[in-house]
Amino acid sequence: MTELITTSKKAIELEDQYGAHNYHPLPVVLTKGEGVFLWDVEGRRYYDFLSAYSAVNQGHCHPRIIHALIEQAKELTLTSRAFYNDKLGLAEKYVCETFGYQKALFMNSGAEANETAIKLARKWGYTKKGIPEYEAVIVALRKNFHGRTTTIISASSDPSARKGFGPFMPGFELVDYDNVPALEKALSNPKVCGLWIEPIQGEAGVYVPADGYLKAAEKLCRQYNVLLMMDEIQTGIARTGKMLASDHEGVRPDLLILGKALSGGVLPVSVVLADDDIMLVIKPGEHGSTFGGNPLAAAVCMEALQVVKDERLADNAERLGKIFRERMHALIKKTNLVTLVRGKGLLNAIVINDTPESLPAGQAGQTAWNICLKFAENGLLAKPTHGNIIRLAPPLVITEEQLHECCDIIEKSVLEFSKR
Ligand code: IF1
Repeated sequence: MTELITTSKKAIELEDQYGAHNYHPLPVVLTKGEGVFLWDVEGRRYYDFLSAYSAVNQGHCHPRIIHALIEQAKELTLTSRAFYNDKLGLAEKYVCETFGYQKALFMNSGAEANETAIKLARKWGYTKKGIPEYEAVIVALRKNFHGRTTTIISASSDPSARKGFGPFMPGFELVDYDNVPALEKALSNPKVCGLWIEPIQGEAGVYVPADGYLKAAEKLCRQYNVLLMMDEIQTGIARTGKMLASDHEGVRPDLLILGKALSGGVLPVSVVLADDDIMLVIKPGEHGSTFGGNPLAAAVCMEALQVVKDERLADNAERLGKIFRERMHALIKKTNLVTLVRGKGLLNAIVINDTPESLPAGQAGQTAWNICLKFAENGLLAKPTHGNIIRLAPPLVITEEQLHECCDIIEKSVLEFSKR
């Protein structure tokens, strides 16, 4: 008989004793999710304002996606790519037609999709751009987040992502985000094969670049024959109010990198999309993974994307995102604890005034964390990113009424905290 966890305390103790300490979660133990709601072991209900970092855009355990999972799981879950299966081709066609590309390469995690994009860009650089072998450079942006593998952190500017994990992969050059002249200087180097970029820097604190920056980046990539490698793992799949954040500026990446909500948070599915002249530089046997493109992921991915379209989640994110930021601007007028709100669609963040002079003694530095604890007390889950920034990103199925209720919780919590 498998042991059951009946208290949050027990769950936390088990993870502390038997689990790696590679996270510092909020002290909340979840046992059920449905739509915008999560329930903890003691039965308390919360609004989810993290959405598993934008992996459950369709809401927790969406019935149509779960149905697709169960039906396919009864038939066939995994064949490996040693053989064909009757779902992968359908999923490849589906995503190619949805996003307008000729080819798709399915992987599992977002990091794997980024690693795939790096291999494609480098091999394209050698075989198509004529870069001398093994001298290819990929330009990345400071404060990026693309995943946790040793190659990906080789391009990170974050000391905490890198410390203790060297030596690092060569071939990456960092440039300041949202700085077009600096970008042009870097891309003019003939050894550059790719520009690896997030349309909004999520982990950096939902940093939205100036209007026109992405379009300028695309133009520079065309001018200097550099592949635009767009990491839409967090910003894609309707999160920012369009199917892709790139769509706000009419930008078409050469390599489109997707993950997270591609499966509605049901299982790990990621994909890289490109046209033939790029995708076909990788030959049979040069890349893949055991679970990459498995029939279960294929079936789930198609239904997860169809839900986004049928329920018009991008439009909902666009409309409710505007209302959310209006509510946060009204809150900023009532307290000096929140200094800024920024975001696009339903990917937003508030910046907490974490300076010692604005807070009672001993509170500085912990404020965003303590505010998130207060949110949890009041029935809403969110978590700080980089100290004083709180990302606020509900599932895109949230209703206007629920959004206002959540804004009330956020306002009540912040004002309660401000009185301390
Ligand atoms: C963690 C951050 C968010 C991503 C972008 C690739 C990946 C991610 C733009 C890699 C993953 C997740 C990872 C998760 C927390 C979360 C995160 F805080 F780490 F940075 F969302 F901002 N590109 N982001 O956001 O995809 O391999 O995880 O499937 O590692 O703690 P993955």
